[in-house]
Amino acid sequence: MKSALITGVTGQDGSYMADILLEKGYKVYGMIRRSASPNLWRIAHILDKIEILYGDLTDQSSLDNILRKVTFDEIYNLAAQSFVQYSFGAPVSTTDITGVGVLRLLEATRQYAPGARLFQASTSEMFGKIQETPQKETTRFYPRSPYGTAKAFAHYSVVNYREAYKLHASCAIMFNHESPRRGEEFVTRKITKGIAEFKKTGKKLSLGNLNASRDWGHARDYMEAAWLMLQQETPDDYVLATGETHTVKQWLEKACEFGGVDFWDAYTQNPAFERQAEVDYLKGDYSKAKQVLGWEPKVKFDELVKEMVEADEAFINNSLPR
Ligand code: NAP
Ligand code: G4F
Repeated sequence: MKSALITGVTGQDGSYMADILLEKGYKVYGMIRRSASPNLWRIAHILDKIEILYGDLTDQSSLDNILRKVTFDEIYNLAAQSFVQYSFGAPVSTTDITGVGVLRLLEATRQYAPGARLFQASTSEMFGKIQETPQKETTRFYPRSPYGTAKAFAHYSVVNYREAYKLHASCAIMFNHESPRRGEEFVTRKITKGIAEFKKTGKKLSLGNLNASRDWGHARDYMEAAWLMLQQETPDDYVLATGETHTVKQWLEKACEFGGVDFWDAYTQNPAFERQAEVDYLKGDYSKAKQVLGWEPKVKFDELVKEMVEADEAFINNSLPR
């Protein structure tokens, strides 16, 4: 039986990765950090099937101990401070977790688990102020936030450890991916949850820049690609995207349509949600992943919005657990 460690198992992607690996018959270990309140709703349905290990990307000894104690075939690093807006207000801790945290994990892997295959969650935020369209593996990075710069550091650290120490380490440059398990502060989920609340209470959504464009896919599709990447003989980096882009306004309009709400009624514009430096336009080219991994995203824009609108309607009306 193969064994895998998932960091960030309490997050959106980590929870889907755990589902996928359990379905494939893996022994799954999920790393979590201590929290004052329970934060396990995304993995509540599988808590009896996975083993929890305590660790923190900011603490080298916790990572060393985990990799010394258990032998893993695969390590999926999905942990990060992942909210771009927050990173402007907390640049140092974001860099410590999202950037240097990856270096700590690489060091622990190099020393205690050099045979394990490692996946790193890189991001289209590294393209930032885009240098070409669509963005692919060779497009020059131009990050626009402390989160983006930390991820670029982590990305190059993984490439360096692959080349210097022959680790089987691969990065997916993932464009935005969403689901009903998405954190509530990200714009897609903020909108779908906000529409359900608006219908119930009349409280309007408060939003920032509606003109930014994102290439939105489904989180589960991207985690299936993550697994495929670690099954390759040769480690490498891949763009994971849908190849389509939509504005935030288009997401809002589509969500209003599925929610049965008038677009002009549902929101107000609030400069407080605008970024110090914005990433205006993202559109990925996933042809390398398609050619080498045989991967293609299954869920399209309309289907994704609909799934999230319906899930939040059920959530707000208390028929879904959180
Ligand atoms: P998420 O929902 O925010 O989950 C982040 C996870 O990281 C949570 O489990 C969180 O634990 C954990 N974490 C945070 N700080 C930690 C620390 N110091 N030590 C250990 N764990 C820590 O993010 P996601 O959307 O699933 O994204 C997964 C990964 O993909 C992240 O690295 C993200 O940056 C990257 N990514 C995401 C997207 C996207 O569109 N979703 C696109 C590109 C790349 P708590 O529950 O305790 O906070
Ligand atoms: O949903 P967002 O906060 O996601 P963002 O910044 O694109 O980052 C996400 O995707 C990255 C991949 O490209 C990941 F690496 C990262 O971890 C995260 O998962 O914002 C999307 C867009 C931005 O242009 C933002 O300015 O929506 C715009 N926006 C407009 N109003 C808003 C709001 N964003 C948020 N969060 N809240 C608003 O009220």
